[in-house]
Amino acid sequence: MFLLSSSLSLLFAILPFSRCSFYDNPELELPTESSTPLDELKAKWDHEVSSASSTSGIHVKCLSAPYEPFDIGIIGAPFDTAVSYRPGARFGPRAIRAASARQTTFRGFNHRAHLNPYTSWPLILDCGDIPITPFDNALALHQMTSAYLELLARRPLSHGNPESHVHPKLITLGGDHSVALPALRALQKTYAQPIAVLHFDAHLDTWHPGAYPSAWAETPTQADFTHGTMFWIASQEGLINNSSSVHAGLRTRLLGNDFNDYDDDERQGFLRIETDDIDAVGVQGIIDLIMERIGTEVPVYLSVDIDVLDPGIAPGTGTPEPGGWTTRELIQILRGIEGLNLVGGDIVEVSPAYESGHGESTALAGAQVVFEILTSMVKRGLVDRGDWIEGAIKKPGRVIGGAKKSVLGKLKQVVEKVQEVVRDEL
Ligand SMILES: [Mn+2]
Repeated sequence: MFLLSSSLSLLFAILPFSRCSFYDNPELELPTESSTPLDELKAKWDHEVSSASSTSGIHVKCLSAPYEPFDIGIIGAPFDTAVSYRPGARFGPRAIRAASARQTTFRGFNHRAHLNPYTSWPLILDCGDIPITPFDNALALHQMTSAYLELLARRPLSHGNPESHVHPKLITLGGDHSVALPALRALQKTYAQPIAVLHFDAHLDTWHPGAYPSAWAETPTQADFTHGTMFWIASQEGLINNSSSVHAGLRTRLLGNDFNDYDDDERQGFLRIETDDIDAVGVQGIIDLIMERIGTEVPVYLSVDIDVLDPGIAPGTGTPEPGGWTTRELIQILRGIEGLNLVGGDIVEVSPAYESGHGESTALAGAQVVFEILTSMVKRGLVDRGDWIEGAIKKPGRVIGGAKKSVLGKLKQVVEKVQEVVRDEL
């Protein structure tokens, strides 16, 4: 008993000291009013790491904040009631945001592009999500189209600098792939011309709505609007530039017993690059095919279905197809096409419930795709502003692979031959 009471009194004797040592918070006193300069506040608080691709950790619900101008907006479209197989992509935006936790302003230098998009000219905002009903796809389509039109109509912060920058640019975190239709509707209206679509996907997504067999097909139905028909609908509506559009990474099974799907796709004017083509022409060959087809002038919507990647790498998606590209190949291709005139883009079909384990591999790939698209938009802006000096930022150390140039030269000859063959086929 004596031992216990003496230990207790010893403890009480120590406590007051512990309260004012290690646990003491010197900033606990509330200042009567904040007199801290804004720069100091920013230095203290603006390096949040829990956001999706947001410069200075800025999150704004852009749709209801017209007084917050921005240049590039990341907008979530948590919609997945137009899928044919596995739902779940409505959770894509939150998964990609979580997986982008290590994308920060202070460690944002893209070593492949020699540029940190988060500290460059544009104000990049995480614009939050579009509220979309899961009960009525016609209304959902209307909501999404209205949201894109609302945001594209805003005056960007860096309006006119570069000269072509008169509308904000949006990158959508899907959602299933059908979200590309409202985005294209709004872009076509905003730019008053059809938009070239660069479409990374295992699937065509130019399917006729009737391709999904139904005895009820004669009944007018919202079911025409799906994640496999949105480019068909967009083509019918004249939203797509059908001499400059490209599918890349195709490997889907087709309907029926022949290439009828390709014939229909042909009428919609896409160049098809299949997954296996990379073995014939390499990453550089794929880049060359895309750049030759689209060029650097026409406005482009870059749509990336994460199922373009192999499901071994990115299993968290709704309609996985074995035998896809690696993340490294996709990143290299995305870097290689940085000269495109991107007016918008998306990353879709990230469906975290199908991830194997808790490694976030699919969402991480999605976050990386956003980072690369952002980098390209920022870099193109710098070029157009006349602020990009090639080679200005030097990479120190030994350049590995320099000796491969002669091999690359030979490869280029092969690529040119393949391009001739593809051209002849078109
Ligand atoms: Mn797909």
